[in-house]
Amino acid sequence: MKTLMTLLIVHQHPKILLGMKKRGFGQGRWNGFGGKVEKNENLEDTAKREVFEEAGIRVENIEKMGILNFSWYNKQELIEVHVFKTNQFNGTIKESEEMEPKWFDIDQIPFTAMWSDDIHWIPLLLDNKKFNGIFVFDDNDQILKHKIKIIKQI
Ligand code: 6OG
Repeated sequence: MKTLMTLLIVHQHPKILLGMKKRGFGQGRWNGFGGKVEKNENLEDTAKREVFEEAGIRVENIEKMGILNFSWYNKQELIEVHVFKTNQFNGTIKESEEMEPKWFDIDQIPFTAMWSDDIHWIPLLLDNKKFNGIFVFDDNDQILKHKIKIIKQI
């Protein structure tokens, strides 16, 4: 069974907003904001709900930039993450129980403290390119295999 998730990056050039995941899946890593799509919810609604729950901000105009498929060579788990970006938000950024938000200069993205796939697609997103990717991880969440393709339309 495949789990559908969203991931949203707020990009206000030259900075991006990331959150330190304080608990659960991906704990201890910087990431965009997002989570599992709930029943009767579309992907855009999930992306908007999650960034509000995790960082306290409201987003309206979000753009789908990529679809990433993740698996582990020795696990059943399959995750499909729909990646969005926006350059606008309303409200005041605030820490939640799940995430500690922080702005990073795009030259100082903390890739070594992020999921190991991120360095392969965040530069594309920042460059306004759309992409499809597949990643297979080992026990330590390091990449065993990956393919990433730039696409015209998503
Ligand atoms: P919760 O389960 O806490 O949402 N996510 C990943 N993000 C990156 N960059 N790489 C991965 O490689 C990921 N797997 C999942 C999707 C988890 C959040 O983490 C993202 C969600 O935004 C395996 O609700």
